[in-house]
Amino acid sequence: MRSKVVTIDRHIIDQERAHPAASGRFSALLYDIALAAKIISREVNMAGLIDILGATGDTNVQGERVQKLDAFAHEVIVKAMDHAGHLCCMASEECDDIIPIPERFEIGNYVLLFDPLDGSSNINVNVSIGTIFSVHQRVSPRGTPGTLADCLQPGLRQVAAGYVIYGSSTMMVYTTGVEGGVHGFTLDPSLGEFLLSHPAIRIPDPPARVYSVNEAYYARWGRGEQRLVDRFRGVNGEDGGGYKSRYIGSMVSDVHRTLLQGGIFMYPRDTRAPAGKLRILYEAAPLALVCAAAGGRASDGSRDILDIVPEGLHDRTPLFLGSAELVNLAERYLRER
Ligand code: P6P
Repeated sequence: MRSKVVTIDRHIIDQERAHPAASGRFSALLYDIALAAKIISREVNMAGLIDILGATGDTNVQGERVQKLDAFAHEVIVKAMDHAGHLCCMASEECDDIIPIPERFEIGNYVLLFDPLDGSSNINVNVSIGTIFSVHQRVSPRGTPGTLADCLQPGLRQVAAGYVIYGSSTMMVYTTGVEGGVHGFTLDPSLGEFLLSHPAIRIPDPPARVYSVNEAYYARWGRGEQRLVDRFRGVNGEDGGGYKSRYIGSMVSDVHRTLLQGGIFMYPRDTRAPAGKLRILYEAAPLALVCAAAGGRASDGSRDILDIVPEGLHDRTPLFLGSAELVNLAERYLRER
């Protein structure tokens, strides 16, 4: 039996008490995200058993085929979050535009940005997938419908960010800012509770020699990216070789491993994706805050991800995320070209 059992709700309350300025609204918002995660987890874990595998036949704003579970997860989050009075608007990777709060509901002061089910192309082969979320305080006048400006804020202004990974177990990992640290909660299905299993996560230092990138795109990268990966491959005998390559192709899984074991996760720009593939608002910025709160870093190759002010809801970025030492090394190689 663990020394003490801490549910995510208890943890959120304790964090609120530790921050007198924190409002109960913020805590309630986090509860509701955890509730949505439990509902999605239940369906994801039954995906093979009921008819929600496969695609809906639609394509989303990214031009990607929408999986039935994508659409389900999107709906669960919208319906769990739209009526409690926390939010002035939402934005989802699955939607072209911002999602307003229905007029019949109270308008709140937070903004929720989310990728309902990242890595969904892996659903049918039972590879871990995840939900990614980002919370900002609104910048537009209180009491009015949320606006695009409320969504297009730099990652350093996030008041909370995290992810849920639906794998061998379902875990919710979140931070309320660099000072608050990063904490991981594992869902106990028999209780229907997220229990604190990974308090105060810190990226291991010195960094693990693990790099994570889709090397099939090597020929499409710039010279700096190629030389960086050559170093990780031990091509010139630097670092005494000895890096391992680990790439799952489901970002939440690759980032979760990087957070717990150390190393670097990369999705560089390439000739087919000159701005990179990963989205700033729904993927890079929230995971960058989690990484920074665990003592790591995230960069687009020259700037810190958290400093980037997105111009559009679906802007993309190259991403180098993980142990600060390795992200700094990546920036050095990209500067040298
Ligand atoms: P590639 C999944 O579709 C995703 O958005 C991320 O979860 C993942 O890291 C990336 O794309 C994988 O992309 O080009 O390696 O298949």
